[in-house]
Amino acid sequence: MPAMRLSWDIFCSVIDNFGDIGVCWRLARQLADERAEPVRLWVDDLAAFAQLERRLDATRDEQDLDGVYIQRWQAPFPAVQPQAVVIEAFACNPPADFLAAMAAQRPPPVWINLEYLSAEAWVEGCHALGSRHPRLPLTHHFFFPGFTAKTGGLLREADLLAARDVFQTHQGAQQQWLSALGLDAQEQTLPRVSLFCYDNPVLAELLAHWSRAQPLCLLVADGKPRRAVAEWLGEDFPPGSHVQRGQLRLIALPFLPQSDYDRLLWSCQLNFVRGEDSFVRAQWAARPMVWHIYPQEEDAHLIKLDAFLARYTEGLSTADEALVQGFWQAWNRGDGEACVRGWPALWQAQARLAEHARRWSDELAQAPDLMQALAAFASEKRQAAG
Ligand code: TRH
Repeated sequence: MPAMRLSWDIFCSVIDNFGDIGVCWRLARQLADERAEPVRLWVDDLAAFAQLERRLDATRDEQDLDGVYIQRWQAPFPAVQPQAVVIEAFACNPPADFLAAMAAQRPPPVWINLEYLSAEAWVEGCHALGSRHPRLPLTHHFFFPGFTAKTGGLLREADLLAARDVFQTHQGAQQQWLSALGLDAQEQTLPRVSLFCYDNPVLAELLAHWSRAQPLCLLVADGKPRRAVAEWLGEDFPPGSHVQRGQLRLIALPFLPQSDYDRLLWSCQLNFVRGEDSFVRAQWAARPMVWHIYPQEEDAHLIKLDAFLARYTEGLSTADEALVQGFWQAWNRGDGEACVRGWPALWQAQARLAEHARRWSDELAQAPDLMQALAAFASEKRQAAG
């Protein structure tokens, strides 16, 4: 049977940070690029979006970028025909008028709530379940990204891993990119770590430790990490700054375009990442990583952290598993002393952890990516609806 041609509405409400728009923009572009189907992306905060995507004009209500039609999501909501598939990201509630327009269509659009990523076991049981709207003749489907075949998988562009491999095996490409980022020849010889995290009380202790340990170049992401490093330094640390503290070379990065952020992850020996999207990109980078999970009330995030660690550390030796578990737990639970104690062994285990990260990435890449899984799911529902 020929692949069904679809069209897409994606709704994105920017709650805080960059995860919501980061995921939606990545998905929208992949749909437009790889399926060449109409994609309309509704975003309520174009200013936040513009930080992530420099080509976006935040003053315009409508614009085309990379084959995606971007529209400001604002009241009053315009009268438009819904597309064949409607994705609301992270339960962001499309407007009532739009839902009414969906209900009036025959067949109605396939309505999908794209959920947050979690490695917890219950996700498999809830993935793809439907729920009837209390009033309208519409079914809402819960679509869970995840790490197993019984979930929706992870976002992964078709050419991503090949591009990563070319970059990681070509010294010249890396040097050129690092030079463009502002690293001089001497800085490029240092071991590199990237830092993207939330406010973390442990960071100051770790920075102090790094300044006393072996030479290291820390590439500090813009926003919270850069401000935290400035505080530790006790001086301004604007993007583009290069500062030396003992053994530690600190470089303040500007907010990078998403594709450059990938290259940053590919070029570092270890990456500190956070939230959802950078966390996934670090896994595709196939390098050792440390995850700062998005903190939730009543420490609900620690259950998710444990669930991911249980999957991720499978196949490591007992000693390496303890290193990874120990450091990640300390980083997320604010135990500075354990972080400082754990760092030397974690750093020394780099080669083994890199092999493990590569295996993990290879295994994840066996499953269909999230965009393909969404398209297959939506096609099936459309076909069933006639
Ligand atoms: O910004 P985040 O903390 O987003 C979070 C999480 O998604 C969390 O689950 C959610 O509840 C909350 O938002 C609302 O971290 P995340 O998910 O890694 O998103 C960051 C995005 O920014 C990601 O797409 C990578 C991108 N990025 C760049 O493009 N350039 C950069 O320089 C940096 C540092 C990040």
